[in-house]
Amino acid sequence: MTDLNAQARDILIRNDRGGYTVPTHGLYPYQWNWDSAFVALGFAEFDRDRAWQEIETLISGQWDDGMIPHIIFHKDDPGYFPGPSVWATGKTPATSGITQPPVLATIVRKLWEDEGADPTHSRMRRLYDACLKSHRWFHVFRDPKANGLVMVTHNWETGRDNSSEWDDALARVDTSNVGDYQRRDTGHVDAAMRPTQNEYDRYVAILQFGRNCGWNHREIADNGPFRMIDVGMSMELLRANRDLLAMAKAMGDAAVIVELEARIALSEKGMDWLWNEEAGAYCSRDATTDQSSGLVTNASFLAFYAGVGNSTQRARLIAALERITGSATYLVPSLEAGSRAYDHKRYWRGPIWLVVSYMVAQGLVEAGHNAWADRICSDSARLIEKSGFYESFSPEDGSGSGGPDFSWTAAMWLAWCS
Ligand code: 2M8
Repeated sequence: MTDLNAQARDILIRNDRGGYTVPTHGLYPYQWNWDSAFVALGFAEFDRDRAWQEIETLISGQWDDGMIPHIIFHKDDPGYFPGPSVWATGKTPATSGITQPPVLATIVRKLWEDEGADPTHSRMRRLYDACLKSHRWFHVFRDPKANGLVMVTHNWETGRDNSSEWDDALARVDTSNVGDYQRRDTGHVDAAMRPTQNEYDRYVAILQFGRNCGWNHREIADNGPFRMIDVGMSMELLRANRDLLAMAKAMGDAAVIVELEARIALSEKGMDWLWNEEAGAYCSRDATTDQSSGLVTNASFLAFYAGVGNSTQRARLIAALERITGSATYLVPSLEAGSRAYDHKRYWRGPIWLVVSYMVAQGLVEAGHNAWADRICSDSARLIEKSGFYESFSPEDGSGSGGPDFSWTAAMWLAWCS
């Protein structure tokens, strides 16, 4: 145990590039949005100043319109594609043109409460402002149905990049003008653990649409080639709004309290649009065709974390978890075995990602399902003990997949499952 604690700290320290942490050396040489949020929880276990700094460095890349980009390219690195010159957003610091799961407010609230929840806490107040601006950006640009859910315009925004939920929408993306490019990811890790070339062409084509319209977020939202309502981000934003509300109340920010309460009520009601009765779970849905993916993913179980679902829906979700234990040795797989395109080694089509497991477990505790939360926590610890601090893990044999010495996995060990 102690040895693993030391290893986890060491990974964070070695992946520190000076105020921000890379997810892992080689494969991901920049600062990623939701990675940094979880990494802050890891640093908080031994260096609180560094924890706050991780998030402060992240928001140095926030756009004037409020978007917090998915990557901040503090220093150029030829080892990653697509790098800053491909995104060409013209920002300083250089950034990508899309966002990532809005988990920041939830993590800021935790850091702040762990330090006594002082409403005059200056670092919290600055990050509160940044989160509020970002949440408003989602409201303005990413809620096409005005139901409080989150539309993503690139599968990379979801953080669950190659989940099978996006397959049908990606199949409609025209790749005829993509041109030549050199992937770098498959030079770092086994190609069998990464998205296919066909999928990458589609990811690049969507990026090119954004770049060609000068990263005009209105145009991308209205006419972009990929428009999905993501169950993961919808749940995460609802949760993050609740956490922002707690901070607004502590500070007595009256107008924002009213604004957030309305936003939360809208999302709570809107979430039913994602409920798939046949699957017995919340599933992502296409914003253009309205088609539900019908797939049970780890994000489906974020319902508890978001605080949604009536007793019947919650019972069905617990039944789905129970069913999954029949095919998975470890919880929570990113896709249920037997589903279309399930692959226990390929990225977000089966492997376990500890940051999602952490959020799922957190929600289960809050809903009183302690035994399930404990099971997920101890499975997560066993994965690290067995295989090390990998990017993700096979739900079948527990082997590591993707990059080694991974920052958010180390952070989850320190902050949660050790
Ligand atoms: C993965 O995504 C990046 C693109 O953003 C990639 O594959 O190049 C995802 O697992 C994502 O969720 C994560 O934030 C990122 C860095 O760990 O890697």
